[in-house]
Amino acid sequence: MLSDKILNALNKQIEEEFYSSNLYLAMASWCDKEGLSNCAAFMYDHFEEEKMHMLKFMHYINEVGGHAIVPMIKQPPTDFDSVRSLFKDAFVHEQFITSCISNLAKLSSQENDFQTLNFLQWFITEQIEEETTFQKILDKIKLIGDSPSSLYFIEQEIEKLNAVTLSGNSAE
Ligand code: OFO
Repeated sequence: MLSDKILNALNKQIEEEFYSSNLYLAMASWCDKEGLSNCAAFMYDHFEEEKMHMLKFMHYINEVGGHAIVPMIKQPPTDFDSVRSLFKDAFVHEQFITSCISNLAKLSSQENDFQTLNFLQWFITEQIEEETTFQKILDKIKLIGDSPSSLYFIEQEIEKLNAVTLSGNSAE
């Protein structure tokens, strides 16, 4: 049985994951509009991933006797200054999500809720992966640059990444 404190915190995390999925959807749409089809595919895939994260929280809450609430979501940004700033925003957002997951783990531990702590383990590992992915992309963009003539090369790098991650997802 979840304490009210944990239940509220987990429901808040549903909102964060939902917002993450909408943020990446907005980023995918911007990339599409800019003709960056590989960056768009990457972000559409992340949109799906975040939806899956949100559903993991929903299912967990309901399985352990709580009530998962579908939240109202604020609108994500619609415009980005450049492809570099878009990936930078995504990286900063993932750092924020990592802090949310860490706070949840801390709260679970304080409340002696080891079941929830165990559930959160998957997200702790996932956040390491997510931050690393975005950091690597930013490192590549730093090398390549993001002037109009560099966009083709950024697209090529993201295509390579998609070949690995999208085929990995389809195998799940
Ligand atoms: Fe990208 O993170 Fe969800 O949890």
